[in-house]
Amino acid sequence: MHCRILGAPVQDGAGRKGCEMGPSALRVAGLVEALTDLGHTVDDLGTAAPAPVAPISHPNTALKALPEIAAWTAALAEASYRASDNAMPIFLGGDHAISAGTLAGIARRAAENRRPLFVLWLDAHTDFHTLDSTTSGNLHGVPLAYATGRPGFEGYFPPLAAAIDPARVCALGIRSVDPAERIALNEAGVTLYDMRAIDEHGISPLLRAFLERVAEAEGMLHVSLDVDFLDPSIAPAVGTTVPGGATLREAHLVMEMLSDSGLVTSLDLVELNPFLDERGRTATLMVDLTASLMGRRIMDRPTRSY
Ligand code: 6HN
Ligand code: MN
Ligand code: MN
Ligand code: MN
Repeated sequence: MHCRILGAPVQDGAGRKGCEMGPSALRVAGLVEALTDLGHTVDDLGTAAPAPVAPISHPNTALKALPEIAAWTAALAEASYRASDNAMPIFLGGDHAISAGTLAGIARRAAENRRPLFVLWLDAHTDFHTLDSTTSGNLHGVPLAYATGRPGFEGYFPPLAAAIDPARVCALGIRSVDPAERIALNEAGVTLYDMRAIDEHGISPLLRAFLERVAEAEGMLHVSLDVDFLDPSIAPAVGTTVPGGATLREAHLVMEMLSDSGLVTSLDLVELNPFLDERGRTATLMVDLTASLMGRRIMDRPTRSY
């Protein structure tokens, strides 16, 4: 596969500073080498920059860094659209606000390719707040609502070339949902597998059902991997730890199944805060998971066809 790597050092969307260092840490942890070792060609596009920041005011006074995140969203929507031209883009966050931009650009690409876009959201959180409903004001809590065309972003975030159908979104690993998000998620028809569903059924049948839908529809599949999908005991480098996350093996199984499916067309690696890491272990784990997603396996086995 031909991969394009783009650093998006955004930290203003999170409550704690440090995600700005995420792209560097992922590179230092050997991301490019891991992909090259698997036989992929890698084009490192370097580091994105935000569009010019213009002052914006909004009635929700809790909002933090709205002009900055709007500027990043505009730049990343354009950059991700271009990076997804005949290649697999891997976006290095940066906090999860980068996905407002990456999803917008990928959705535009999918619309142009006349293919339905599916999204696998691997996260403790659903990031389904609107600019009006967020109470923390941290804009890493809104990207999925924006990209699926929830109202309230008009005039603040850039207009979407194409909105993602929320019925094509699967959120997996969820264990922290705010009340306003809960209502909106039900309305929108997002498929949501929380940690209880994973505990009851195991992660594999849940993911398989979703992948079968993607294959059936001949869809594109964007994967957005938030560090806090993982249990904090294995991935401490994140500002929003929530106990009871995916285990090392659950996470690798997800990546291995995604690899077998051959369906993934773009990837976000987000929320890594290297300032909170322990000797690079979280950065290294994120690289190892990416390698599993891109074809690293313990033993050879036949590719599953859906
Ligand atoms: N993330 N729902 C919380 C908030 O502040 O809106 C947490 C958001 C977490 C963001 O997972 O990228
Ligand atoms: Mn998130
Ligand atoms: Mn999260
Ligand atoms: Mn578990």
